[in-house]
Amino acid sequence: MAGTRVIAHVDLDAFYVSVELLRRPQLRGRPVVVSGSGPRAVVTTASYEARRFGVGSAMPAARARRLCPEAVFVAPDFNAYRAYSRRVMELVRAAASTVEVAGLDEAYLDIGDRVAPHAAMRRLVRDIRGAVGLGCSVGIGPSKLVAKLASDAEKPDGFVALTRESARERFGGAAPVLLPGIGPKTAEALAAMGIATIADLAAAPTARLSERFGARNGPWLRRRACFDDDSPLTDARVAVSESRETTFPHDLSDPTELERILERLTGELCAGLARHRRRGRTVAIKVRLDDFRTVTRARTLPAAIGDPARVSAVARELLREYAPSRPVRLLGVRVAGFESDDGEPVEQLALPIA
Ligand code: TTP
Ligand code: MG
Repeated sequence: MAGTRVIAHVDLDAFYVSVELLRRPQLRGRPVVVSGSGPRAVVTTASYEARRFGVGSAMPAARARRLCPEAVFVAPDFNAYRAYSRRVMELVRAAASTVEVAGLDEAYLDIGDRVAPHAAMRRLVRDIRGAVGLGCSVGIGPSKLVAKLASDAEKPDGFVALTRESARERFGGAAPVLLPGIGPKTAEALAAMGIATIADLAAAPTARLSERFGARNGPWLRRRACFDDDSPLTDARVAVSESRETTFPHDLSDPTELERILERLTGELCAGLARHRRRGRTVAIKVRLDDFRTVTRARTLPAAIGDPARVSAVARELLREYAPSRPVRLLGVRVAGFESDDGEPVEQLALPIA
């Protein structure tokens, strides 16, 4: 049996609305709906306050207005959502070595190689809130399927970790349509067979399901209901650098404290490098000041390094040379310019730190 994976799913809460609220804080706490205008407009998303009135994604805007006449309607601004998404995904990519960005507001992270995966995800949540201002929910499980359902289970600000067995218990009584990949048509066909819940589906004889849905889809449906999922993270980009960064709960000025945190980040980074058997010739630090100016300082060495003592020494030197003039809100460290074990460059470009 392959080792148990640890997969996290991160999904921003009420994404489009949350971006709009950053620009219009006076609307916070009110029912807010992002939708186009015109007679055929549909709701893209609604704030949790508006959802209480039954307003939801993909509903005609006219119906949303009837359900919640006091809601504030805002036109979508996709450029803004893309820009916010990029900022969030940059943090997500820095939190794990394998990441699948599954949409503008969601990503899967393989965190099985992190020493303390839950703590790392708590930090990521805090960093996304601190640096970008958006809230998200996190689900953790042995598969993408479990992680996805877990992230959705206690929105907003959810943080739910489940094993396969606890997922079966928790969602067994829910309708099969809850499972990603099972649409309303399939759910209807299942209902017609007397299969009303995920637990029913998990207990259904495979032969019966195959007869109705085919030799491939029948067993697949049952596996979904058993939370059996070994699908890999896809679209993982070839790594050209690895980094770790963190946003502080309070801005920091004390150089000793900053160096201590830099050392911790470097330790985590080097542990990741060692697991992936990577070394790099470029070490960089990233410092964001309290006025949001972001500065990077990089040094390229004659030979690739990856051990914590040497990477730390370079990172510390860079920080001392830069000597932040203002309180610091974010600190990061990166190693780039990877070389394989035989000394061949993995990637010709020396990537600037993000
Ligand atoms: P979701 O993650 O499904 O929804 P959400 O982020 O608004 O709310 P939550 O995750 O807290 O339940 O989708 C992300 C964004 O995608 C959403 O903000 C708007 C857009 N979207 C649409 O435009 N149409 C849709 O039907 C859905 C579901 C989402
Ligand atoms: Mg979302």
